[in-house]
Amino acid sequence: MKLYSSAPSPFGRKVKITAHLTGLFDQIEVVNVDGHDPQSVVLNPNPLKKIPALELDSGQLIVDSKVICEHLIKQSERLELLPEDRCVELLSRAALADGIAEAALLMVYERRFRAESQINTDWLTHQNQKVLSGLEWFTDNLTEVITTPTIDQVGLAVTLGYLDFRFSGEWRTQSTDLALWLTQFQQMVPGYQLTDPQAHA
Ligand SMILES: N[C@@H](CCC(=O)N[C@@H](CS)C(=O)NCC(=O)O)C(=O)O
Repeated sequence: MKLYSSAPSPFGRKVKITAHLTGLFDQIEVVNVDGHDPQSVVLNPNPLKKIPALELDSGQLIVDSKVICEHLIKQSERLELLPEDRCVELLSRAALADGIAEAALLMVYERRFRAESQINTDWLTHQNQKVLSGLEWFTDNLTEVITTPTIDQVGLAVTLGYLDFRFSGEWRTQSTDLALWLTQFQQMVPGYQLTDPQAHA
């Protein structure tokens, strides 16, 4: 299988950690797609050119990190990552974690794709508010990582990692419980360290 992704992508990182947890990472060839390099973007079989995208050996294309993670979990039968009886609850939590990352990504793009004079600070505040309320929600609804993390926990960890990477970990001052949680996650899940964007950018 080929995984089209980049080191900084929180969604790609979620898939890579899931691949480590499910024991499938060795079967995956990671193709680096750098959004700044049109020659690598063109390699991505996703018609929307979003990453991550997974291409199976059969040629089938799987897009969106949630769908790819579910595929890896089912393929490996490591169903403890997404237990059937908690599926809706955990996918909702995972969607909230993704939503924080999406808001943070929009803030990065606002600065990246607009000239300084065109940057809309109201829009940045609007997105930042989503990040803050999302973090507050997870602080009030934290779940302990016991042996194997669940898919929403992987999503939360990569989202916090993205805030560390792109926003110098400013979230840590307000969200000390989440910072402690991330330290515990990191100790229990080696794939987190192995996919650190600061080490592999
Ligand atoms: N919902 C998607 C989000 C993917 C996404 O937005 N990826 C970003 C990189 S982190 C991307 O491809 N951006 C380039 C673009 O939107 O053209 C997922 O979970 O896979």
